[in-house]
Amino acid sequence: MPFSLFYTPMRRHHDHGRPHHHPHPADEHPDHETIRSGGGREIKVVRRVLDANDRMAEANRRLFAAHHIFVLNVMSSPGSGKTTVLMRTLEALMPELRCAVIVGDICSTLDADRLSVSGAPVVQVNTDEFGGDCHLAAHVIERASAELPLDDLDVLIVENVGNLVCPAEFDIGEDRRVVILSTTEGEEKPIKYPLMFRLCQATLLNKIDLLPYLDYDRQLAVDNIRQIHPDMAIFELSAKTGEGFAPWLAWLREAISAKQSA
Ligand SMILES: Nc1nc2c(ncn2[C@@H]2O[C@H](COP(=O)(O)OP(=O)(O)OP(=O)(O)O)[C@@H](O)[C@H]2O)c(=O)[nH]1
Ligand SMILES: [Mg+2]
Repeated sequence: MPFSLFYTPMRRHHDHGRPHHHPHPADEHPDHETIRSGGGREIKVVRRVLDANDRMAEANRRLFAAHHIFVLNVMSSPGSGKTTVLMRTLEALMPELRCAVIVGDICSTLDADRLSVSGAPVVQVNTDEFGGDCHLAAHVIERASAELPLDDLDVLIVENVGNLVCPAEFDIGEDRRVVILSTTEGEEKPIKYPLMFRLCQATLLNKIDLLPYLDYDRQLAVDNIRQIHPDMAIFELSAKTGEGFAPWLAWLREAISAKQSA
């Protein structure tokens, strides 16, 4: 029987002294800078939000290191195949490796339901309760982790909210970042959303089973990724058929072992 936990920050009481609403950047950092635009409008400079996130991400990194847990952050546009890739990935890694998942969506527990089939504990974070955030921030990961049996885990996989922009900006304390780009999205996305491709260590080019039906230039997609990130590990695969999964799983297992033997 799959075990799953559904976590919604607004429904919890105060966690670790933090308020349970998603704080406005100005609440969290009363010393924010305020400048006036030419038209006289106030612009709040929220740079410190990212600084605070970085500090929380480092605390997460220390927490996960203390428990010898490898953390993978999986990001992509909505519908590129994060959940489907992860279902197959969990099937391959478990039970040798004890895995858990934190999955972020604006609404619903649909992905948690699908991922729970693996038998891994799953924590669903619904961001609509705190402003509909398009990413998971480090403090959200810390709170969601408190729901997991950290002493009994080897791997924590985070399926981030479907978005190619915001999740790239928020370090969550992960060991590896992976972006999924599916064949139906077009080859130019790495050029249009470069930060995501610059910061990830691997790209999964998913849905290659659809290539016969698409006007898609796989070499151009690879060239565009390499233009942004020359050393990027690139895996062409299909989460539907399982084609191409072996090299991806080998890369992931190697990264996990490196962490475990560190
Ligand atoms: N043909 C084909 N379809 C796929 C593949 N991977 C995923 N899909 C389909 O693509 C759709 C979206 O897949 P999901 O795994 O839900 O995508 P996601 O990135 O998790 O989506 P969000 O969580 O909403 O951002 C589903 O209908 C999947 O069955 C693939 O390799 N080939
Ligand atoms: Mg999903």
